[in-house]
Amino acid sequence: MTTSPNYLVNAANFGNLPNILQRKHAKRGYEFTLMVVGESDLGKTTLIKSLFNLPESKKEVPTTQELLNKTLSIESKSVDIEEKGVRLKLTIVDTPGYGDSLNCSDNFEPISQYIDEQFENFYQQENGLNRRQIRDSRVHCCFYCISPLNFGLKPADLEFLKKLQFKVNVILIISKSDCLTTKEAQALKTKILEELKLHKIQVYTPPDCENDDDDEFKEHIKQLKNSMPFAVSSSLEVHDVKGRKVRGREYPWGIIETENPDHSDFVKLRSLLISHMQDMRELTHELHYENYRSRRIMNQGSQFSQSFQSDMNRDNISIQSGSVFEETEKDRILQEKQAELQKMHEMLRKMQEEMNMKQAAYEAKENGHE
Ligand SMILES: Nc1nc2c(ncn2[C@@H]2O[C@H](COP(=O)(O)OP(=O)(O)O)[C@@H](O)[C@H]2O)c(=O)[nH]1
Ligand SMILES: [Mg+2]
Repeated sequence: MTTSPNYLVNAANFGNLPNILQRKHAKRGYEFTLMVVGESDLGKTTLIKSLFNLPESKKEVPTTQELLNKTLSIESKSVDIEEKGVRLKLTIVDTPGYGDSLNCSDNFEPISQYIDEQFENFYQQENGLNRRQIRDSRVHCCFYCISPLNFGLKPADLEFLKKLQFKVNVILIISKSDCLTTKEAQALKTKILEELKLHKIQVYTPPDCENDDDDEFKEHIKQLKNSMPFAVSSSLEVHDVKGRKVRGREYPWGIIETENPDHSDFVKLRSLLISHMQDMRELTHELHYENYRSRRIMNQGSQFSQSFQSDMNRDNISIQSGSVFEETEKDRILQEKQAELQKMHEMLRKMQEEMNMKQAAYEAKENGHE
């Protein structure tokens, strides 16, 4: 992994992007898509805006009728962030309304569909004529926000995460961590980690350090791993704390500073996101997109195979009433089709094996992190 020694000093801002991103990406710009999932009012918009220093905008309050008719809508917005000549095209995919409907499981389909649509879009471009300028709108990371008030993951979260883990790099976030005492936050983290383990759910974890990485970086990664799932608190308000202008939430007893590591894991989350953007992009391409691609080719294969099978059945019936010439010709066609079917089955078997191996390798890698 490419890191710069002064990365750790300044990990809190995007000024380090140029040090971290590879030169080739730096030139033509970098695309990264982040999806945020979680119930309404958990502070998702506030978190994203404070993470990327985006301007504040008015929150639209839905009417009662809108709330009653509410289905999950998915909104995506792109912003260009430029630091020291490096362009980052960041797309935020927000899922307002998640968890508002009575049946939360209804929410998985549109989210899963959105992720697949981006994979399909990439697949079409990859197989099209203009492969030099592929626009990558695949979802590289998903923040899955949970309420600080639930003790652990709800059954709907578990169901959702079980499926989501195979499509996207998931980062679990405990929102509004200022509602929890230090002890409560730690207990919630422990409970969530136990549940993830029990249900064999893999969330995104930074890869192990290389032997030649410096000690400071190794320590940084260790700290990040030990703090997961991140418990964050954020705010768009700026307050004066002993002459410093800080973002934070003001309470009668004091100010929770967004960027104070003693107050929340906000800085750790941002630092993970910046330092591991490239890793998440690679994992998206090599694991999640590959899974999609293999599934897609397999489906195509089985559709072909079904249509061959039905052709054969049709031909079989007509053979009984044909002339000798027709029968020989049909025998030949039958043999050809059978050979092709066999090839197709062989291809499907190989793909299935490949997919299983990839899945096993990924799980082994993830287990290695524990
Ligand atoms: N206590 C607390 N409130 C927060 C935090 N972040 C946002 N909020 C408040 O929660 C409400 C909903 O925030 P918003 O970002 O719109 O939530 P969203 O619906 O998940 O996008 C607003 O009143 C925010 O000021 C936080 O970290 N702690
Ligand atoms: Mg919002």
